[in-house]
Amino acid sequence: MTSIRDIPDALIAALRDARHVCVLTGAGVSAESGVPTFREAQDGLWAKYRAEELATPEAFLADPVLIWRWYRWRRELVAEAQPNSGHLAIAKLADRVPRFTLVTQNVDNLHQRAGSSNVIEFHGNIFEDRCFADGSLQAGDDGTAVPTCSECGGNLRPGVVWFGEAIPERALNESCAAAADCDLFLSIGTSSLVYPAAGLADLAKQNGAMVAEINPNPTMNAARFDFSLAGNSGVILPELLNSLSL
Ligand code: BV8
Repeated sequence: MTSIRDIPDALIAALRDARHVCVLTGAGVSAESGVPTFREAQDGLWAKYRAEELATPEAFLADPVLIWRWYRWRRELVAEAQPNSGHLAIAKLADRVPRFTLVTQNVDNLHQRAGSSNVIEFHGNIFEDRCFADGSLQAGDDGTAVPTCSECGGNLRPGVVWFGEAIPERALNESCAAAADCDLFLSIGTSSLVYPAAGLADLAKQNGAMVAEINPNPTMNAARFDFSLAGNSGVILPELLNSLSL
């Protein structure tokens, strides 16, 4: 069980003195809500697929029915999940520092359900539906095998960013600006494998921020962080929040 004594004093002091805290979250933050992380072997029907192979425009063009089945399975899974203590601590942390930016790679809406506002969804939102042809936001999934766009009649797709697709411009610009401006950057529950999201920590570091990660399995990039806290975000984040009250 992580306790205050396990969190470096320098990190607690940096949090207390921070003018601007920027947090980047990945799938690990939702793990304690029962949502499998992106690179954990998918279970059951999806065990034979790798997420990286399904989350591409090519996979959708090749078999839109399969991709819609995958995303509906994930939608149901995350809709039944509840925000965990890590999500809740992040939402409360935002009210305890002068300026706070939350960037998430997750598409599961759990930060918003935990009370976080102004969430920058770097990879989109699984509950949105967009026209595959022009990316416009559409009314929503009508339950057919592959829902169609009310404007052009073409296929709808889930409103997430697939591999090989650009990050939404506003999300990218706001995230880079926050990473470059912050004085404390927390990388939480991410393998730091996917770019450009993983590059935000470098941008923060290059601009003089203290950078820390929270992950039970220190990532291969741990060396570039000032601190790597080995543990579950649902345990460490409430402790970090408590440290502000002491
Ligand atoms: C782009 C939405 C250019 C879809 C996702 C070679 C080198 C570098 C980059 C590339 C390269 N080849 C290709 C690229 C680019 C590529 C990329 O980075 N590929 C990787 C695989 C190498 N990136 C892209 O394609 C991006 N776009 O570059 O565009 C461009 C520019 C202009 C014009 C056109 C194109 C787009 C990437 C977005 C992909 N979409 N998601 C969907 O969800 O279906 S990414 C996907 O990975 C998820 O969003 C996920 O969040 C994200 C990152 O994964 P993690 O969140 O880190 O999850 P993971 O399972 O990996 O790790 C979980 C971690 O949690 C683990 O470390 C675990 O230890 C930890 N954990 C577990 N339990 C806990 C915990 N931590 C804390 N507490 C716990 N309890």
